[in-house]
Amino acid sequence: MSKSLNETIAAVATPLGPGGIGIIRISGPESRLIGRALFRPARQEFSDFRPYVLHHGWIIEDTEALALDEVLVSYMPGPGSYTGEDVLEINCHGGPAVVRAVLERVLAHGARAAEPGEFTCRAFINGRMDLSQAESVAELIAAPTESGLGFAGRKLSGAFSREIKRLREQLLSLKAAISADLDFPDEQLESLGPAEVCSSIREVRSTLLGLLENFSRYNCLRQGALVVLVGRVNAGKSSLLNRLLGRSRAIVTPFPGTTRDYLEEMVNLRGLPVRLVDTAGSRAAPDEVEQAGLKQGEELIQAADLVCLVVDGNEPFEQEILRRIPEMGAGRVLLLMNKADLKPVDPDVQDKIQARGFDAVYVSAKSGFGLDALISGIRKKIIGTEAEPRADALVPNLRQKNKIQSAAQLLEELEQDLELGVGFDALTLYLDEAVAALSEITGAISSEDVLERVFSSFCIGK
Ligand SMILES: Nc1nc2c(ncn2[C@@H]2O[C@H](COP(=O)(O)OP(=O)(O)OP(=O)(O)O)[C@@H](O)[C@H]2O)c(=O)[nH]1
Ligand SMILES: [Mg+2]
Repeated sequence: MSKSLNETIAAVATPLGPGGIGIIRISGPESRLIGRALFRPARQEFSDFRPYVLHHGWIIEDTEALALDEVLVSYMPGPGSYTGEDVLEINCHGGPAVVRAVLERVLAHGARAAEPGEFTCRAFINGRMDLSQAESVAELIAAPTESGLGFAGRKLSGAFSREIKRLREQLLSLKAAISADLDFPDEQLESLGPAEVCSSIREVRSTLLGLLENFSRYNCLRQGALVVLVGRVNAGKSSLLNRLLGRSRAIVTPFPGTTRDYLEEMVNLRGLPVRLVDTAGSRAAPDEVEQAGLKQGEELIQAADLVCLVVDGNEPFEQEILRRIPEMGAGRVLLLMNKADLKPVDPDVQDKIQARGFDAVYVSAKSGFGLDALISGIRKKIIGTEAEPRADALVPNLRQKNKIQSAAQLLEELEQDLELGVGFDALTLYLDEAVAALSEITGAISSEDVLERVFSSFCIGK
């Protein structure tokens, strides 16, 4: 990413594959000249690209002046463009061969193929956006559901950066106040007592902890959660998967041991993206294939965010089930008492489940009874609340979360030292480090390798 900004870069900005249009984006000092060399205008009176106007014409082959494709070209001069540099975009027909051929022509005229995220990296370097906003571009593109979009959008708009900057400034003014005390101890400056410093630190720290909580609560809305259906053969795992998907994806039969390989589908549970996995059922004497299937199941249980333990509510209840739940971690197990259409679950069983405090949902994959409760139950177990995320929730990504965590940790240590009566001069060090951690979030300070890591996760053309 440290490459010279003097180079003009180019890439296909649309996904490769047959489509209506494909866009080749060029950014850098040579953009306009490269465009001029390739473009044959449809209008005779054309003299040069006018900013923000679509120009109709053809991209031509060099030697024979043959038309390669009919195109629309737009020119956005810096600094008012996405990257802050001169940008030229060629809209051509969307076939992969056409798009590649046009890109080849652009590269042959001196542009360099852009690396992933290089356009957005330039936007960052040229001050068009801060680091958090730049990252949110990748988050926006990757968002699987609308909630994820909202989080990314709030970062792109700068709301997240503003909050981080506010906290950083609060720490800086605190440091200034402390330093003034230290530098001019004899002057009657408005000095801060340890109690005031402490309460100010606590305030910043609690806001940071709130952001961390948003990460653990809402990150699954952005990334998706792994939910695994396990249980005895014939309990109705595959039927429940089909019911949640709303289509017949898995084979369902009355014969125990129908599912052998596990199968996985994405499903959107009211905005929560879920990788839902159906596994082979367990039984007393599994054959070799089933043993292999069960082993896969065990691995999936380890990795799962939520294990749905499916029980045939029509069979005599096996007490052993209640023993298995704590083994898997009761917090991430939801008991699904299936086949509720056949006969009501024994009240004794219900009492036992409730007495142990296990979460259970009574459902019927066959009739659809309890489906709403099931979706709510899954969401609640994963997100920790059934409430929709607040419309203005600010959610850091993993990199930002780690920085916030170190800042919060430093402030906690500072508070402890303060309580032990450590002098102010020793405390400014903590403040410096916490400020530095927050600065890295918005990129006010950023090292080469941070930029490298952030932008390498982008797709090419962004
Ligand atoms: N009455 C009733 N029957 C159900 C219900 N859910 C599943 N079944 C039936 O139970 C049998 C087994 O269902 P599956 O979904 O294949 O069960 P499974 O847990 O995937 O079974 P394996 O793949 O063998 O482990 C089928 O005959 C289903 O029609 C339900 O809610 N009510
Ligand atoms: Mg099955």
